[in-house]
Amino acid sequence: MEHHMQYPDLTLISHHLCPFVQRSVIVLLEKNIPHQRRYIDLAAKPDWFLRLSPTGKVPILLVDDKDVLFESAVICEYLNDITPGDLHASDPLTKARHRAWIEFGSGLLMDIAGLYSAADRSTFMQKMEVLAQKWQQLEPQVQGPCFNGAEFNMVDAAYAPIFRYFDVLDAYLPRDLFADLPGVRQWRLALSQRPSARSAVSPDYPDRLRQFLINRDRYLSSLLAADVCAD
Ligand SMILES: N[C@@H](CCC(=O)N[C@@H](CS)C(=O)NCC(=O)O)C(=O)O
Repeated sequence: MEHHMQYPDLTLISHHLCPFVQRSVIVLLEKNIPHQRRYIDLAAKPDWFLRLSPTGKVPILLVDDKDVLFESAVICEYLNDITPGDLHASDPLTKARHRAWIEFGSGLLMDIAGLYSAADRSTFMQKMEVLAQKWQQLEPQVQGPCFNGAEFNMVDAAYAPIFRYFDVLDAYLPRDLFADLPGVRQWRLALSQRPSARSAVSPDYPDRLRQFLINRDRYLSSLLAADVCAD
């Protein structure tokens, strides 16, 4: 029997490239939650956004036009809590471990930012090493095909946006960060096929990301630009 839940009116304030926004979108889609999304330009934040967001960061979730939630992890937990089903493991220890690996994923996003912000080749190569090591740390953690086995979990929602960077970056990086990591590779493939993860960005995401990276004018930008010229 079709049963319609009564959800609050939800608006996610978003940015097209933000991986933290994508986490929230994936949970919204996984749980079929009706919502609106409003995209802003982070280079020219609107006044209404600055008034609402305590940190000046996306995502924020507007609830019934009166409450504001910020921090993607908190938004994901809230969306999970107000809907039937649970994207978390029920065992408290497993759930706690997953939350820790979600936080590890936030660190990975910082390392990716470090990679595309590196001014010179030697800093860039150091960041590559950090990333390689973190993927190696993840390898024995992955049950496969998803992080915790067959079922898509909150930790998967956090990692799908991380893998997405490499769908664009792989072609330009000096080494394959996923070589010899069969578990992580299988996980990456599973997440790339997940409908919620696929729909969490617009179809022009790869072009937007490439343009963003070129505009940074850092070491990685030169690798991308060289490739464009070679075409
Ligand atoms: N810890 C925050 C991080 C969010 C975040 O860093 N958002 C970035 C975009 S991906 C942002 O809004 N940056 C704008 C700024 O810092 O001015 C979360 O999980 O929501």
